[in-house]
Amino acid sequence: MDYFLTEEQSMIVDIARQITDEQIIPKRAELDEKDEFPREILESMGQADLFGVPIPEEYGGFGGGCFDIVLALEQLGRGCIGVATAFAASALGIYPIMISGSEEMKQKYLPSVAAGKKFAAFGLTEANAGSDASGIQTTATLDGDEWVINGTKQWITNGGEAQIYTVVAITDRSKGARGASMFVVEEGDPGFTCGPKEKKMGIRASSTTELIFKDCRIPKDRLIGRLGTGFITVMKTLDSSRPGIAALGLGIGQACIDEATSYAKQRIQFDKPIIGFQAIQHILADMAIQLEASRALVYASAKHIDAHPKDMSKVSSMCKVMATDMAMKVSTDAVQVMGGYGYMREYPVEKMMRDAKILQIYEGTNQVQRNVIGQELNKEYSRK
Ligand code: COS
Repeated sequence: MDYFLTEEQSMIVDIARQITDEQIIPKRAELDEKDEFPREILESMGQADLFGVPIPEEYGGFGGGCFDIVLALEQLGRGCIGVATAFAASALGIYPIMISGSEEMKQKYLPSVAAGKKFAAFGLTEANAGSDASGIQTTATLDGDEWVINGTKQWITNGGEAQIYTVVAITDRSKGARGASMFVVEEGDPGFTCGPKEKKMGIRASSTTELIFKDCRIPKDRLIGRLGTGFITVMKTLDSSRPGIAALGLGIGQACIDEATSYAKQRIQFDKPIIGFQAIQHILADMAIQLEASRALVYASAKHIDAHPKDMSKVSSMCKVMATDMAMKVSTDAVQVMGGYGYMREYPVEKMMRDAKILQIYEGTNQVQRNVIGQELNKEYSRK
């Protein structure tokens, strides 16, 4: 379907498509097999200015909005969710600075990320604080002119590979969600280390580690925004980033339809290509319907979010749920259409199915998204 993209939006799609086709697709199986971080590919993305898409022009970026980043991520996701996650996590890591950081902080950190010279990461989740994000235990205490951070973050994408980490910590436990604050921690700060790389089911090209803070000392001015606004910044960050996860779901959906349809056209059983059987046609038809419906919602949501609406949380969660549940369903169906071959590593759909699963889990499980949507509906209908 034609979404009548502007010249600039078509250019973003073309750049991301070219990197996906020429660099990501040929290497994705090897990166997955070896658990290898795609540094070279990310550097190419930096040279092609893709990291600058969501960053304002005054800090060296393209000044794009939610729809622009969605378009880029959809293409990258078509190639490999592991590579695309490493890219997306860098954007996630700088959203808190873009949303709540001071002018000095933006000038200090955004240009190098826009140029792809530095990567960022976002440190929220802990062993006992996943869906219950305000249950974090990591603390930050002011000591003279320095913050002292103690605690451990878990499952942090780009851990050990990023140079800039935006981290949430409790600064006043008595204030609940209003007692959390966000900080920038840099690679090499004293008392800050990353754990070993986790072994994952999918997105194996991306790095996932713990962030370990043992009396980690950082300058006072690394506080992002005002004291006690950390949880709000986290929620606003996730509202901004979740459509990007939805876009990765679109990428998987498209890739699975491409693979399964091409396969069904050349696979001969009972003396004819299996695409000639209605049983296969119906599976492919449902895959196509679900993908196009998801794409329409994700694009509409991203455009809506670019107008800075009040109901951003609901829209962001709705498109995340729909497109990532679609990716899981469609990738499972692609494996089914391709039968035994689909289950083998020789074909890419088994990896797409493994990769799709994380989309329903990270940046807020799809159950949490439904809670957010339900709560927003409750508020809307209380006002009517
Ligand atoms: N934008 C701005 N402010 C928000 C907000 C949003 N989207 N969502 C909540 N807030 C504010 C609330 O208004 C409230 O402020 P007050 O203290 O002034 O009342 C505060 O934040 C706490 O909100 P709430 O009570 O709704 O928080 P909960 O602890 O109940 O948590 C959920 C709500 C479950 C939605 C939240 O914890 C969440 O999103 N969890 C999933 C986290 C996640 O995505 N983790 C994945 C890892 S990150 S890659």
